[in-house]
Amino acid sequence: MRKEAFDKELQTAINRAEEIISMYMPEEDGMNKKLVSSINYSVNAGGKRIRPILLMKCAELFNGDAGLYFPFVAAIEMIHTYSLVHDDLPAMDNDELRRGKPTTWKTYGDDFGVLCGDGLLNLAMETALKAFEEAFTLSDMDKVSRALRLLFFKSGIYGMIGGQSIDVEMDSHPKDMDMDTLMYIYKNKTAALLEAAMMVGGILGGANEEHITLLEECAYNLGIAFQIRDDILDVCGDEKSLGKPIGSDADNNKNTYVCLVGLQEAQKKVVSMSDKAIELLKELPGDSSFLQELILQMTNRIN
Ligand code: GRG
Repeated sequence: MRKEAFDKELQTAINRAEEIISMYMPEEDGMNKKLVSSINYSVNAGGKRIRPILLMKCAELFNGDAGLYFPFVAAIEMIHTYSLVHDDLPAMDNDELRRGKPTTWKTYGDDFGVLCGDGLLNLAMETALKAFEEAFTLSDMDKVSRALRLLFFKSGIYGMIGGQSIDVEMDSHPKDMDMDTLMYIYKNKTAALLEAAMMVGGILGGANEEHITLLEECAYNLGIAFQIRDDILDVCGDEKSLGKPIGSDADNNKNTYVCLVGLQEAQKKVVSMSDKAIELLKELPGDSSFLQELILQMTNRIN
């Protein structure tokens, strides 16, 4: 796909994702105004909206019905945002900057950092459940219930939270980190939510089992490549583009893929896994050229 055409389609997709997300965000007009303000602050802090875009584009590959997937587009960004808000807390990574802005706990206090994440997770469930209001056939209801189970499974204790828990445990004995443990962490902490994005899109779009499995494998490869790229950027990225300080993994004694195999091997792995993800996409029906280019951008990203 040509660069200008891709950039234009990406900007349209970002605008669309943001419009959809804003439809489900709460009003700051009650007694709980500070909580709602912390939630809106975190979601509007300017993320790349990768997961909502992957979800939409995968649903569209199979000509999915927008009414069914809109609530999931918002819900997955809410889950992603809560995970970052909690990850930045003093009890976890103790980060003060995210997306170039003070982190949620730095702006609203640690207590509201916790509550904001909790609130976002509940809001994600309430929002995703709204898809049932757009399901007019039994087949649509089946798609929505399967998508719901998958989204909360992949972001839960056998997915993102599970991966994060091992990551946190390893912080106290980083020397014990081996490749199997690291891959468990990356598969769950990072890849699982990307798998959810692509698979939920496919499920709601009406993809068959074979295609849903292909989407999962594609997102797994993308997720690991994306995480290793994140490790590389933490060593040799540009703080201004990243919107946060580099070197935080080393400061937190984190043993990353780069520590285990070195920068050169890590970059080779990013290339081989993103190539694999792109090859898998080519096996799907529909025009996946935008998604292929998006994978390349995500794994060559500088922010
Ligand atoms: C606290 C339950 C819980 C989970 C946290 C996602 C996560 C698990 C921690 C974040 C640690 C981290 C920086 C991982 C690297 C990969 C990653 C998920 C980066 C952030 O995603 P982007 O680049 O963020 O899509 P933006 O800001 O663009 O939305």
